[in-house]
Amino acid sequence: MFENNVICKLLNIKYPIFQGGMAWIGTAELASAVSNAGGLGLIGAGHMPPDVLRKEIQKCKGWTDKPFGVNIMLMSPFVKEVMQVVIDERVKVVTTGAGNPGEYVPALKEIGAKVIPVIASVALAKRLVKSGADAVIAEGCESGGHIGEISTMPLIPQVVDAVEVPVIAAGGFGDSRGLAAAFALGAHAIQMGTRFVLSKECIAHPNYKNIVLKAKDRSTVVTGRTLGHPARVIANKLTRTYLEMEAAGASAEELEKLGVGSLHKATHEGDVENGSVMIGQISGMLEDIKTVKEIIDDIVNGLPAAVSNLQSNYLGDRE
Ligand code: TUI
Repeated sequence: MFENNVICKLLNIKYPIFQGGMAWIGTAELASAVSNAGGLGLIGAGHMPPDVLRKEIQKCKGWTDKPFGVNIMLMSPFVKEVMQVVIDERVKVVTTGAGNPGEYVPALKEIGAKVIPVIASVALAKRLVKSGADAVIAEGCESGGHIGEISTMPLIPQVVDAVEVPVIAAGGFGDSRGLAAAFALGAHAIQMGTRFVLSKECIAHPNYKNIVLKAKDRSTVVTGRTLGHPARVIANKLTRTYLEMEAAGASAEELEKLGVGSLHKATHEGDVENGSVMIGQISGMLEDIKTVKEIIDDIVNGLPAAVSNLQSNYLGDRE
């Protein structure tokens, strides 16, 4: 169905569906499953030390012969070393988040990697395309984790109009209707994080998956606005303390101390009250844990009905 889709052709993948590169839970298990199911799996490097990332990449190479990528979180203390690992291991696709990867683009392109930064504004999209980005992932603030300020609906068409490279839409996608909407806005693919958390292959603690299953439309909040590092997470005991301290004018050091280790506490120890559950607003709609293949097949197979529904909604239902 997608033989001529520019992203599928650029990356040699079957379906225009990326998995968000989530820290701690975007492991080789999830990334290889997404790639084996025809999407683009991504190992989320997060704060991973370089030797750990190298092992994840090698595991992923053993579990899939399809293209997969690594997402590099630019705020990581190991960013230079993990870039080198990605270069040594000849990773085919590199996505980046939480910053400007401009200085690393030439070295990545030299090994033939496709470089696809996550951006949350038109200005950065333009700058990175000038630096050589092959495509951009435009991520609206509906996403979980570290976010920008603009929501998906206005961000995608503005980025599509501003750059010549293909755009992958992220933030709030989880079903066939979302994929159809992304195409309607001018994007050529979608990226999903939260939807893949609710997969059998995702290694997140069962408590983490359960709180995502229970989430409603208004279950997430944004912390860290005053620090200039907004992050969307599920509201819990940690966020209540955090937001109270933030409102009372707590210092960056005090707030950062609350955050240290909090993601791992939720994803691996299952403490979803005192840990940080980085999840997007689409969680309110997600009600089942499926295999990665079922998630992807259901979205792809539902696309024709979503498109035909789109037409009947403006043409009127015809007999
Ligand atoms: O990166 C993400 N989401 C993330 S990363 C993460 S791990 C983390 N750990 C501790 C503290 C903070 C994060 C959890 N979730 N999404 C991609 C993304 N990138 N969203 C927004 C941006 C972004 C923001 C600013 C990209 C570029 C940017 O540029 C700033 C500049 O230099 O102009």
